Amino acid sequence: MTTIAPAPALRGDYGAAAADYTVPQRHAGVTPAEHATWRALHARQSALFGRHAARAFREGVAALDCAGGVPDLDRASEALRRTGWRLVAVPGLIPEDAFFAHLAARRFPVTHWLRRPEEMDYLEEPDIFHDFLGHVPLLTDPAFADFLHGYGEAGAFAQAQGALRPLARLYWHMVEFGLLLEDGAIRAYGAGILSSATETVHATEGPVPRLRFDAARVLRTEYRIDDLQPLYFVIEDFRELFGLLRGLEAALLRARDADPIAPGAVLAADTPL
Ligand code: HBI
Ligand code: FE
Repeated sequence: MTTIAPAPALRGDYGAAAADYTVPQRHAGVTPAEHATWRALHARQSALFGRHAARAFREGVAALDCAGGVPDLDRASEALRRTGWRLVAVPGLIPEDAFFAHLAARRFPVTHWLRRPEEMDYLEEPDIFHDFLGHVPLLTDPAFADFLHGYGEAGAFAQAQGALRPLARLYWHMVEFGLLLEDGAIRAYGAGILSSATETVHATEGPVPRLRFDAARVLRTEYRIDDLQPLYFVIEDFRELFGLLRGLEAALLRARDADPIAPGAVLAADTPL
């Protein structure tokens, strides 16, 4: 498979990366100012988790115990022993094939750099705060951890069959922006939601469509990356995600050959919650 070099516009130092795009984290080099930015981001988001985050996510945040400063990825991997995952540092977004290969080996790529204080509210690329506090807590949940492993394994098939787009949509809608119906309330578990103060409230309480998860619908649904999401999909249990892996290859081919559904469109066949 061809490995496309990341676009030059990306911020990280890809020149220093190994063939699998990993870099040393150099945690000792994190400055006091960066630790302070992390503490401010962590405090702001944690204040929202009680009301807006799924229980498994909150439990993962507690297990990671990283309110005090930028986490050491090797040390944090200790909290993931139960689900067999470990964390590797990368310069930022990496090509699909490298990304899937890491997930298929239960390695989660975490960007090593942290946003600047003036980027507290928005930055265009994922940084360590998004990747770590957004994605890592659910790697402590066995059902979600198994799903993400199986998702990674589907990458090679999708790449070979020209079906990367539907697979990326699944990641976007269900890993970055997924909602969970828990004890009758809408809770967030998606990393893109829970690493953003505005999106955390918008996704769970804002005037925006929330549709019952349907794998075929999600695999066809396009998305925009630079704004609050115009709609969300809701599952009732992380095992629903694991369950979709069974027929995923056939579903990817069908979605590859189907017309995409526009971002934010609500269809007659949808089940709004
Ligand atoms: N690289 N580091 C990193 N993190 C991601 O979340 C990521 C990526 N590369 C590709 C990618 N995500 C998306 O294309 C997924 O849909 C695969
Ligand atoms: Fe992400």
